Parts: sequence; structure tokens; C-alpha cells
Amino acid sequence: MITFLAGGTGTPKLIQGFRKILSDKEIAVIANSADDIWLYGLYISPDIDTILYLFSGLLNEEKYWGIKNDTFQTLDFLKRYNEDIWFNLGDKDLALHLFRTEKLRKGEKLSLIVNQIKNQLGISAKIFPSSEKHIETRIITKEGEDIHFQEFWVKHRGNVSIDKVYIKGIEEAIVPSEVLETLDESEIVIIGPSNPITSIGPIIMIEEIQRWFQKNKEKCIAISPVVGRSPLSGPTAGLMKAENRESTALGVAQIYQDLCSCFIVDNQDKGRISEIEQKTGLIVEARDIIFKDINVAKNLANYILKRGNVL
Ligand code: FO1
Repeated sequence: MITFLAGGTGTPKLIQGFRKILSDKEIAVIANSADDIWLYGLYISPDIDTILYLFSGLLNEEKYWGIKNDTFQTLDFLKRYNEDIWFNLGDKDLALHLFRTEKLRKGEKLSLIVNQIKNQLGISAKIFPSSEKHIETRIITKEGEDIHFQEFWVKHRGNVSIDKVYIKGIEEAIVPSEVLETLDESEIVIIGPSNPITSIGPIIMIEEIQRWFQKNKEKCIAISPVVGRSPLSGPTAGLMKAENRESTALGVAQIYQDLCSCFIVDNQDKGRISEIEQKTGLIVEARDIIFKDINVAKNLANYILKRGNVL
């Protein structure tokens, strides 16, 4: 079993490379649930849904969210009643939010609902939300506003000066019961190339998960989501800065240094390997990690599996 900690875009691209080599039964994903949001009366779990749509072949691979060829007629009509519509839910995508919200309202656990959706979509990989209880990433702006991550990223398109980031409810997060045993059974655990502050951060900040990684760093490997000073996707740079971290592979390695033994950077950052090794104690290796096409992700998957003696 190979297990991934995943956020929205970078890690799903890497997982696609692994799926060219492994069967889905051999893959488990712990998806960030701190991007989850209540909107329009519905409970939406963007990172979990991206993983569900990826494994079921439904994912819109241009955007890395939502269903391919979906339409937005319901949302357009909703705008007639509610002008404050800024988060786009496709007509087919809405079915998942309706199904999940009804079950949550009846008191069912998020992980069981995800499991049911996963089975109904014919997915054989294991997929878990990082927390059963709702947690959410919030941004405090320099103007003192306290907004949800999705408001920051989608409503304001990331054009907000960030003062602080915090994960509301993180102390009360509940890890789904199967997560720790899946991690124990895994030959390799991969911290994917997702945003370390708002995608991976809310997973590794959960105490039980953090303790598991600290005890099992030998089989854990992290992939940098930053090349040079540029993130592979999303708002990583501004968020790292707000956390007083440099937005480079070194800055990311410093976040993960107690949680894994190996850190993979892009070939362009080869020149910084010894500095990162010295400052973090990690083994640092350089590969091509910019997933321009599936072969780059497949090659990286092949390398990681060979390195971990899985192939
Ligand atoms: N991202 C956008 O930039 N605009 C949207 O309108 C949007 C809608 C959306 C709906 C469902 C979903 O699962 C994801 C959606 N996303 C949208 C992506 C999401 O905001 C983020 O990219 C992730 O949360 C970050 O991992």
C-alpha cells in the first residue's frame, strides 16, 4: 500500500503517475478536509471530491476540480435569487453535495459517506477525509477580516494581504479510525506536492497524525511543491510568507523535517541540495517534478517505488 497526504492540484497529478504503475487497490489517499465549506445550504469538500473524481475518471483535468464537461445551469438560476454566488458548482457536481449534505444532516460520519460515494463510483483505492469533524482553514487579512480559505482563494482570487493563517477546530479534529492502520500497513507514505500551509498543514497538524509521522519518518517521503521561488500551483508563496517561511524548497523542507526522511526537489534546485540537507537533516534528492505531462509523474512514481524497494 502506498499512502498519500493530498491537497487539491499537485498531489492528484502525482497520483495519476502512480496509477500508471500500481493498481488502485494499492493506493490510499488522506485528503485535506480543511478546505471544506458550507455554502448555499450544502457541505462541499473540494480536495476530497477532486480525489473521488480523479479515481472515477470524472475529473475536469483542465481545472483539477469539478466534473469534466459539467454545466452550470442550476447555479446560473440560483443567481436570480442570490446575488452572492462566487463558488461555482456544476450541475452534476451538485449531486454529490446534495447526497453528502443529507447524510451529514442525519448524523452520518464524513468518512463513511466518502466511503459510500467511493464505492458507488466504483473506486477501489482507499480515500479518507483527514478529519471526521469539520475543521477549516481561515485567513486573517491585514485589514483584520477573518475569512474562509475558499473566500480568500476563489472569491478574492488570492488578492488579499494575509496577516495570519489558522485552522479553526484543529484541536477537535478526529482522524477516521482506519487512517492510522492504513498508514501502518503502507510501505511508503508520501507527502504530496500540495500547499504545505493550507493543504498538507491541516493534516499534519492533527496531533495523532503528527505523532505517527514523527515515529515513522523512515518510510515517509515528501515532494516539494515549490521550484525556485515559484509554487507548482496555487497560493503557496503568500501563505508561506505570512507564516514567516521562505517560499522555496528549503522553506518547505523545514516544515517537514521531523516528519519524513527524504525530500525530493526539482532538478532546478539541485544547487541547493547540500544546504537543505545541512539545515534540515533530510536526505534531499533532485528529480523532474514539474508535471507537464503524465510521463513526468509516472517517472517520479517509478523512482519513488524503486527507491522504497516496492518495485
Ligand atoms: N476553484 C475556483 O477557483 N473557482 C471555483 O469556482 C471553484 C469551485 C469549486 C467547486 C467544487 C470543488 O470541489 C472545487 C472548486 N474549486 C474552485 C477548487 C477549490 O477552490 C480549490 O482549488 C481547492 O480547495 C484547493 O485545493
